[in-house]
Amino acid sequence: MSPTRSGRSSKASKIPKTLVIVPTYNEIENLQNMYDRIIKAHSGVDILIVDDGSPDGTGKLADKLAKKDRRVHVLHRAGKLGLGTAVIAGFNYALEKGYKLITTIDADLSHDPAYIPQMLSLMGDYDLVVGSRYVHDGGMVNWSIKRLLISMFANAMLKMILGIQQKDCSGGFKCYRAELIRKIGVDRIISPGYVFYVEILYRALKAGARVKEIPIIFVNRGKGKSKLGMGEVIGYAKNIFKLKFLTMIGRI
Ligand SMILES: Nc1nc2c(ncn2[C@@H]2O[C@H](COP(=O)(O)OP(=O)(O)OP(=O)(O)O)[C@@H](O)[C@H]2O)c(=O)[nH]1
Ligand SMILES: [Mg+2]
Repeated sequence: MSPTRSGRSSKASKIPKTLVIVPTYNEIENLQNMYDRIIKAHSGVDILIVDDGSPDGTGKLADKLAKKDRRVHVLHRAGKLGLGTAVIAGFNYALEKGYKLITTIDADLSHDPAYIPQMLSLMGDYDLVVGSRYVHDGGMVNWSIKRLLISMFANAMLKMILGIQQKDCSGGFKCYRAELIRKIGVDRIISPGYVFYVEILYRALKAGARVKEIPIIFVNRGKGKSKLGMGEVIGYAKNIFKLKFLTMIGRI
């Protein structure tokens, strides 16, 4: 039986209460497919769509999904406030509602929800599971050379400046124990944009988290536009140095 607004399937009871956070900005062409694929991957998870007032109507589609399926929840924010703050809003929601596991995933189908069951199955032994493009069997499909170079440069910089040993430090496909997020403290996070995903990994490692990377194949978005602009790249570099500084003065 697939769960509807009136009930949950039996599979739902087999995992700890899990929330999949999907941040969206202008993802009207991808959201329905993303929802279908998450539910197909694991019918027992709840989904939180955090939409930043997308002009293309993504928020309205999110509301329709929520109306049809009680597992779907929506946070509407006034405008484009940044990927990092969207995920933080999702974390706060998850902590308030008592979720035990939290997964973050991009809405543009670059991250395949089919990996979610594997991630969840590892959460008994780890505090954070990272979907990694740069471990053996991981990779990218249809990425431009420019995008690949930005990503590889960003990851190399992180290793050098912050000393992170993980191969993929910047990806957004991750599964966290809620306890870990509570321990890190969402109020301490300083990154509003894409660099958020680095900061959370860095803080998790500093908090002594057990981290596991699993290989994923990242597929470049087929529909919709990327939101990664030059402003994000500059913000990214700035915050890496801020994190280093905070570490040097003992604040992390
Ligand atoms: N709520 C919210 N979501 C955002 C914001 N910026 C990006 N997103 C979402 O975050 C996810 C990642 O954004 P993308 O534009 O795909 O960024 P990317 O995957 O690094 O870049 P591409 O490889 O070019 O796709 C997508 O689901 C976006 O819709 C934002 O300011 N607010
Ligand atoms: Mg993307």
